[in-house]
Amino acid sequence: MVLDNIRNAVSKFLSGGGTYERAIKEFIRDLQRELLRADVNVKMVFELTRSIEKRAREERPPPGLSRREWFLKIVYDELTKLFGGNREPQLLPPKVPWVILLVGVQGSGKTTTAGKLALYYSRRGYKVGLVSTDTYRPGAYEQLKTLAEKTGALFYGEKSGRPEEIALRGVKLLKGRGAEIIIIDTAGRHGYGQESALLDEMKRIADLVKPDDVVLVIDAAIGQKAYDLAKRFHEATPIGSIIVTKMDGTARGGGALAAVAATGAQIKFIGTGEKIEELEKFNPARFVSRLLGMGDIESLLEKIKALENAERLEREAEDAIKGKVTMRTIYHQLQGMRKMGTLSKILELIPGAGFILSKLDESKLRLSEEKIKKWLAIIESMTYEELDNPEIINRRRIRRLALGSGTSPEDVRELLTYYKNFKNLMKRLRRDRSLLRRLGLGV
Ligand SMILES: Nc1nc2c(ncn2[C@@H]2O[C@H](COP(=O)(O)OP(=O)(O)OP(=O)(O)O)[C@@H](O)[C@H]2O)c(=O)[nH]1
Ligand SMILES: [Mg+2]
Repeated sequence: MVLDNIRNAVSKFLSGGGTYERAIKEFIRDLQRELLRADVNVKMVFELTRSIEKRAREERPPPGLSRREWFLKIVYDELTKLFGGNREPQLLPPKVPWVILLVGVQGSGKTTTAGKLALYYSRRGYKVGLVSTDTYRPGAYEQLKTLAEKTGALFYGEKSGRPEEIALRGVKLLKGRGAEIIIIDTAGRHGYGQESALLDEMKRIADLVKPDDVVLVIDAAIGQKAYDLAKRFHEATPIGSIIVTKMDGTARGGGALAAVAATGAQIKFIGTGEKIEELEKFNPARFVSRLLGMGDIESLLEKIKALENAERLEREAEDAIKGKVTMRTIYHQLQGMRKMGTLSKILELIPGAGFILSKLDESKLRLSEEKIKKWLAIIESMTYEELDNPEIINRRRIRRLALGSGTSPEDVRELLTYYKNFKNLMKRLRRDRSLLRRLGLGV
């Protein structure tokens, strides 16, 4: 696949000796070389590496992470941005029937992709229909018909006539036969650089058929030239999305993906082979994980998440001890308990709290999953006022909260008692801590 050598640069960077500064320099040089080789636009490459270097200079790694690990996280962030950011494409249709119009220059992979999409959607339980409007290329009709048979899709096509009228007839007929997703394959008699002819044809069919989604199919081999095509397409159709094909067959795929992302258009799928199963949903973050070496980057991201969680809980526990206890505190605590087990696990994070914990009855701190769920629902029904100042919750409010959360007034009262006990516990903790400090047992 494309950009294969980035992974080697990563392992060299993580395991290599030498100073941190040298290692960074070397890694960035490797990264630039790889991106340029993949036909990513030169300006984009330099902007990318400049922001990586800037962040590496200015940001400090959070406690628990080495400088090299943190650097890799920065590379991961910036590369993900380069390939489209953290957008999850919507792949399943929001309604049916759903009509997809496939356009693209000659040989870009439209017909193959129509078959791949038919398989993708029928595997997810949709009844798919394929419509052939390509009257120019001999064999185009049969090519799509065969794909329809292979994937169990319905088929409609005509061997001569006006494409937009064939498309309209096909959509109507297949809808009548119960097709939920209809994919229209078009002719690609436009050569490279013939974007205007391509866009004209797209407009003519779109005006008549009014598809729900227009998908531009781009061959990855065009590399950064994908920018102009994707940009004009994106401007011409507000409902457009993009599929980049032949990612397996070229070194330039990285350039094509980055170029498309730079236009703001969204890539939904990538084609990774001639076979009908070789279609992958495109997710920039996952794509970059693979480039950097799945194992390395995933365990690193997990580690960062765990550190952030621990830090937040610790901060809140500290706040609680200082006396800031509201229903919001309880809410986060309950959520934390779901993840970490018991309250004592959370308290263990606070320096010095372990001493006091040893004096508590652990069984009183254990809550059943069912209770946690009920209490979370009750807290979610509270007004801001009630969250910040639970003392105002009277009988009338208790009834309302029980009703709003599908629980009973006893449940609400039990939660309020828990809140009061927790608040008192924190008060005691505070007293004990200052007592310990005064006795010179500083915690
Ligand atoms: N390696 C590889 N080959 C692909 C991929 N997608 C399509 N192809 C090949 O590209 C060639 C052209 O594919 P088609 O689907 O016929 O392209 P088209 O856009 O319909 O072509 P026209 O109808 O002539 O415009 C075929 O040989 C396909 O097998 C892919 O993801 N990877
Ligand atoms: Mg075709």
